[in-house]
Amino acid sequence: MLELYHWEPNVDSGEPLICLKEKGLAFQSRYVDLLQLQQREADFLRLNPSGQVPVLVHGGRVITEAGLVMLYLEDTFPQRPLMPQSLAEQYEVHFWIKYAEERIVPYVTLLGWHGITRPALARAAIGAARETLGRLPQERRMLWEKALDGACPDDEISLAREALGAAAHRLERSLERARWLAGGSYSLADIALVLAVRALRVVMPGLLTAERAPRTVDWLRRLEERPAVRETLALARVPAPERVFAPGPEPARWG
Ligand SMILES: N[C@@H](CCC(=O)N[C@@H](CS)C(=O)NCC(=O)O)C(=O)O
Repeated sequence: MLELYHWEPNVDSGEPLICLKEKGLAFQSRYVDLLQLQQREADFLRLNPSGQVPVLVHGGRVITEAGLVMLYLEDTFPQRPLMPQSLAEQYEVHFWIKYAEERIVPYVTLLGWHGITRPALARAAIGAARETLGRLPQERRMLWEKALDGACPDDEISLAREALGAAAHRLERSLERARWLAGGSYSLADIALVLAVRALRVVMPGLLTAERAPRTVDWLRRLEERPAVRETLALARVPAPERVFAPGPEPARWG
């Protein structure tokens, strides 16, 4: 049996959801409400001590990390392949999964959390989040402490905006060369980015307009028309999943 622990169909949770839908795999959806702190409940922390989604459970095996969950699904269920045949295109898939994880998702969630979700949190919710911080490993606790403080230093915001501007440029250049991110066919690379790019449009409106990024706008439209993406978005419990954010992965500091 496949079980997927996930939140709203946005950045990280959405990737394995779309993948499961594309492959037509039956799975048990386990919704974890991050803003209600369900990721800090003992049962969930036993699965993933860092208190993060998504988590796939397959036959008792626990698989974490959105990109790795997708690669696991691809290898385990090769029907309806989402990995291109050529090694060069496979490299592109791996490149975009890593690029999304390191250069897009951390910055989108930072801007979304500080710009939209954190300012709307009630004082009681902030207090409850602080009270349960002790259940987390130190690295995650420190990230959450900073996130709950509210104010984000201007230089972190401008770094995030700069990184996302560069990512938007890279995406557009890549789609000038090929119809899909890894080449001629739709793949895990597109799945790794689609929901992060929907959120990017929210946190930096004006960046991905038809004038500035026509290929990206067309790519997004084609993706949003896919039944698997539509079915994934239909799982949302909030009206606009691309507008809710939780602290995500920390931007890389070294290397
Ligand atoms: N590197 C992880 C990052 C996962 C992650 O940061 N998930 C966020 C949601 S986008 C989360 O669970 N945040 C809740 C929390 O830290 O309490 C992955 O790719 O799966």
